Amino acid sequence: MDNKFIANILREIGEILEIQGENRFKILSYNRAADILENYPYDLEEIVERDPKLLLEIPGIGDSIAEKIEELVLRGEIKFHQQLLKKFNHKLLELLNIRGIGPKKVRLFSVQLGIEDIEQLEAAAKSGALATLPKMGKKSESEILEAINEYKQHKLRYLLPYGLQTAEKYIAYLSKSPDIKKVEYAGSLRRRKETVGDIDILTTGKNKNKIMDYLCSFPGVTKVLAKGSTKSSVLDETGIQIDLRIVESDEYGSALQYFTGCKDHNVAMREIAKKRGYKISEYGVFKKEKKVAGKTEEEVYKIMGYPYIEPELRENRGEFEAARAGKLPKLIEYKDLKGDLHMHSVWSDGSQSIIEIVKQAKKLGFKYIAISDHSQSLRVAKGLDENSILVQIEEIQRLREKEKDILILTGAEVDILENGDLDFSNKILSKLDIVIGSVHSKFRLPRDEQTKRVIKALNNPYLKILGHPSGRLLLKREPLQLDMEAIIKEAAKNKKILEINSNPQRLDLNDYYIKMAKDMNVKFAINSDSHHTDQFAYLKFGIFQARRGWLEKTDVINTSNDILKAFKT
Ligand code: DGT
Ligand code: CA
Ligand code: CA
Ligand code: ZN
Repeated sequence: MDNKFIANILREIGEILEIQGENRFKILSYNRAADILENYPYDLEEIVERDPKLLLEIPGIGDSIAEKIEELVLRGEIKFHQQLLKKFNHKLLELLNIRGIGPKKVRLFSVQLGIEDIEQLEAAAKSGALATLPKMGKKSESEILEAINEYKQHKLRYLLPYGLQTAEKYIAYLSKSPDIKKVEYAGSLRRRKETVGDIDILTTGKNKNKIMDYLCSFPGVTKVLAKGSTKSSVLDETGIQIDLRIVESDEYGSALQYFTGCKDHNVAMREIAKKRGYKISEYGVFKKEKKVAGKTEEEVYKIMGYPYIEPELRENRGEFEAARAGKLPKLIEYKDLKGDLHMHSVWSDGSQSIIEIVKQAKKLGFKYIAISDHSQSLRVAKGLDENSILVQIEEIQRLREKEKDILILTGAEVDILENGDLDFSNKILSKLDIVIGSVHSKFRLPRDEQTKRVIKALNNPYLKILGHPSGRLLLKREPLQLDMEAIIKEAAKNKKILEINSNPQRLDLNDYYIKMAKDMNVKFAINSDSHHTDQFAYLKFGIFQARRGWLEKTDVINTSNDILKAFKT
């Protein structure tokens, strides 16, 4: 049970209480506890095991919440939470996933209009009933309708790490079966798409029925959707569907190629086969009736006259043309990364001190890091003013003197304000090694204004990196309305670096625009944007995204051994 899990349950209690219109202070105490614990650097489970009384030493945690945490850790659930849930219509909680809707609105809708679920909310928005409620209007009604559409589109997909974790659980289990010889996942997961719809697993093995029985008896399986001798589908406890196929070993390569997709890549492949007088399917490559390839993927591509094409490139975005011209990229790999240029410490909303961060970065072998805490907007909330960055710079410089194995850069992630200015004065910016500019507010400006805003920021001489350029939150918030092509052109002109933010919920810039920017010679930084050193692990997903955008080592600035020199070129 990790801290995030505990925080989520406390948050849910707060949400239910708020929807029920309970005491404001009680609600606040749950919300505050959830905020604090979510990023709390020490393991709560361990604290409880050592001595539950220690919970009271966490600032913001009182008796009542401490008891709940203890109960959750020791018993696996909180009685109060279970009682609340029992009396509560859980479909109301789902409404909270819709952008712009919090507990207050849910309460308003349910009390005033008797709304119980998303369908009823949608109907109320379409009928105009929402607009008549207090503090609502035509505009907020249409925004809610738009947000419902967004949510419905995204609902049935899963973030990549979630899909990956689930797939690995099944692969580990299946590998233990004596009947299974090979097992591997295909589909969008293998192409490292940022969200996946389901998990496609391929196996070879003799005793097919036994393999299917074995799959269906996995403890994580909550429902068997279909069970056949070559294909079965089950639902995992996470809600994700798993499709398992058993193929012959001499068709494994063809099946892997086919089920990795994407579909458009396969369609193009079939055309190529036809031109060469072959027929291609998941069973193999055939000349007349004779099978000529199928055992490995390499063999399948080779007989078509192509080199091996990496799964991340198989999106039918020019990979065949590039291969014919001998111009397939040599894709960047995790080991090429030499440092990380975006992370937060306790100076803003991170949960660790700079010293702790440096220690972990060294352990991971980073050659450099940039501490890039937020600008004024977030410091003010902590009672710090603009000049606090100067104190922070001194702290970093002192540490830099001491640390010989790692270069610690002074940096900041500075808000791009509504008018395109940055949230620190140029005088301050000039003292930093690295300035990342990001949009963190006014997400819904019209396209023209939003584009102008970012372009103006790209003309600030101190801005080096444009952080999470589109502002999207996968499955949650649409990207900003931006003319991204114009922004990429401006970045190319002004020699600004675009970030690939590795947070799996962002993966921003996206693959399509990464490739566009690469074609305009723009350079990239693959950053973790970590708020805790555990999140350095996000970098792996940034690498996946970079590979989907065709990037090579030389396209990415933080593959350089000498980052200060790289900044100058
Ligand atoms: P997903 O699951 O929505 O994230 O995306 P995929 O790409 O994993 O799609 P899925 O699970 O429907 O199918 C897996 C692969 O099987 C897909 O990438 C390509 C192949 N495939 C599925 N349907 C067709 C089809 O109708 N034609 C061709 N050529 N290939 C298909
Ligand atoms: Ca799939
Ligand atoms: Ca599938
Ligand atoms: Zn940010």
